[in-house]
Amino acid sequence: NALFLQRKENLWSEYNALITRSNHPSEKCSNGIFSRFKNPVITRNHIPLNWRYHFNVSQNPYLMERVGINATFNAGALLFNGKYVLCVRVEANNRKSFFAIAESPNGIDNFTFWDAPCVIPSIEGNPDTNLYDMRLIAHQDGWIYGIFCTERKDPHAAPGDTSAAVANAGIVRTKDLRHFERLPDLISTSGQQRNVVLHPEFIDGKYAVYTRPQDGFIDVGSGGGIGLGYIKDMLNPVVEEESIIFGKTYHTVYELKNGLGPAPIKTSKGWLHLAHGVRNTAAGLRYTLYAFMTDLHDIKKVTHIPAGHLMAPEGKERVGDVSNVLFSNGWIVDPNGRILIYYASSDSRLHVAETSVEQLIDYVENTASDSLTSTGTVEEIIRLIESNAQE
Ligand code: M1P
Repeated sequence: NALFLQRKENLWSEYNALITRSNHPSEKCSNGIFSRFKNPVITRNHIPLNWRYHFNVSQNPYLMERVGINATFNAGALLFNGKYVLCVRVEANNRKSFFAIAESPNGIDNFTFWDAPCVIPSIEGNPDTNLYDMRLIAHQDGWIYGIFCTERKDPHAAPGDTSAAVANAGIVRTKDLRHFERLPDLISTSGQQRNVVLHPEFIDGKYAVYTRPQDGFIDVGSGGGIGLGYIKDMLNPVVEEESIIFGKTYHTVYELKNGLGPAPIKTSKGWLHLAHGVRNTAAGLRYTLYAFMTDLHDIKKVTHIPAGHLMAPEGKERVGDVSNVLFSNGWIVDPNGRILIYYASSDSRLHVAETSVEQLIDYVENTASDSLTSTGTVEEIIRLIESNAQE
């Protein structure tokens, strides 16, 4: 079958060219805070061909794609055995998301997927419908935890309501990122949960967990904000003493809702955090990424909040399945202090931006906080102009 053979050759040559393509910073002169890279690090076309096509000429003479992949985004990240490893949210054409591990030797290009997607055991009697947005946390206790959103149909949905759902945090632990032990879902009294992240160190002998309580599946309602609570035993993950450490604020980039991104990075000055803030616009929700810092010894105390977003959707990033969205749940800090931020654009594909611990400390310490008014913003710029006049 000449058609089959020709298509097979074309598919493999395009695929191999894509996964070996090198990546470079996209601008000569960045803003000094971070540099974006030109190519997305993972797109749906990076998914291995043998996950999508049946290479059997008699059963698939047209060499059709049998399992379509819609998007690859929102990845957890970890430096693991010297490799830059991502736990990618892969969404099939049937809308179901699952996880798959991809690795790269340098963190910016040449990402390839491991042999098969992750098999996440379900909870007996309570199967998940959809899994997404895993945070990978190498905890002080020696386990790697994966905390993700598990979505199920709302058992109390009104008759005919086919979209009401319930979100909660699912938890797995692993040593090798190949075998996952499912632990009970998070037990919290504050409503539905998404964007739950484990703090990497024990706090007074307990696990500390960042939460994002919400009243509904999409709307946080009267809930919302980034919470912090404590868990005594991950085999019975009851969240205690949950309180909001970073709430929503009128006329900010996190006016409507926010949620923590990856686990925070420990620095000599405090814990660096990356989060997403959401506001409403006439064109729908706009998700941007912002940074903040918490106290090194008192992790519930937010010490620095630079005004506005750190990163917002730009150019092609602005358009996708859910447009005007940047979302990040993974970053990696190298032993030399380089930080790679893995961020997804518009729920469609995954990118990388490079910065460093020093740069982000400088950014959070020396960027003014939000004055919350136009007048205050103008005053801030005038102070800068006057100061520059002395230069
Ligand atoms: O569509 C944007 C994001 O929406 C949700 O995030 P949040 O709960 O903070 O609104 C998640 O579904 C996330 O995966 C998605 O990228």
